[in-house]
Amino acid sequence: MILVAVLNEGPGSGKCETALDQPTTCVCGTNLRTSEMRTKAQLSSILASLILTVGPPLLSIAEEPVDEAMESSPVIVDATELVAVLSPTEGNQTTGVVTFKPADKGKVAIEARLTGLPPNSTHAIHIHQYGDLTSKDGKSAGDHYNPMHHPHGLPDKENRHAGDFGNLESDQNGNADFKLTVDNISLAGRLNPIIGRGLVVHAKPDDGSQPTGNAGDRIAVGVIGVKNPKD
Ligand SMILES: [Cu+2]
Ligand SMILES: [Zn+2]
Repeated sequence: MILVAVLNEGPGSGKCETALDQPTTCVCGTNLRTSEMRTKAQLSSILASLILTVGPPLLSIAEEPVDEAMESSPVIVDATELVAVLSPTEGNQTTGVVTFKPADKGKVAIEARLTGLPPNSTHAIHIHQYGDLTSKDGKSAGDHYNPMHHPHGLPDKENRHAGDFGNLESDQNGNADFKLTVDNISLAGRLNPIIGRGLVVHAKPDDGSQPTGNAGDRIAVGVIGVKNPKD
C-alpha cells in the first residue's frame, strides 16, 4: 500500500509557518524547521519524501469486498469524528469543511458547510476512492468509493456506491449547508471505512444516472482524516 500527503499552503500562509516554528516530526520521520521549508517550491520538493511505501499494512483500508476485509484487515485507527477540509481545484473558488460523526444505530451523520459556490445552484457531493489530491483537477481522487461493487445511485437508493451523498444546494450568496445521515459507511470500522478517502464536490448536479451521476468537473476536493476533538 502507498500513502500520499499533498502539502497545501493552508488557509492563511502565516498559520502554516507558525505551526512549523518548532521542529516538527513529519510522518516520514524527518525533522523540519520553518527555515528549511519557507517557500512553496521547497514544500513541493518535500512531497517526494512523504510518499511512503508501507508493508505489511498497518493501516489497512479495504479495497476488496467487505467480507474478505473482515477476515484480513486490522482496523487500528481510533477516531471519534472525521473531517475533510475542501480546497478548490484549479480555476475554482469553492472551499468548505465536511464532518462525519457517529449517529444512532451505527449510522454516520455528515455535515458540510461550503462557500464560494455559484449562487442558487446544485452540486453533487461524493466520497471518491483515493485521498490523493496530487492533480490540480481533482482527478487523482479516482472513481466513486465503491467497495461493495454496487451501481451508482442517489441516497434514496439502498444499493449505491458507499459515498453517494447526492446533492447540496447553494443559496444566493454561494454558501451551502448540507446534512445527511447514512447507514452504509463507517468512520474507520469494518463497513466501508471512509478514513483516508477523497471528498469531491462537482460542478453539476448528480442526476442518479450510471455510471457516476453525470456530475461534471470536480470543483473542490479534500481528504477525510481524523478530526481534532478540541475543535
Ligand atoms: Cu464525485
Ligand atoms: Zn457513485
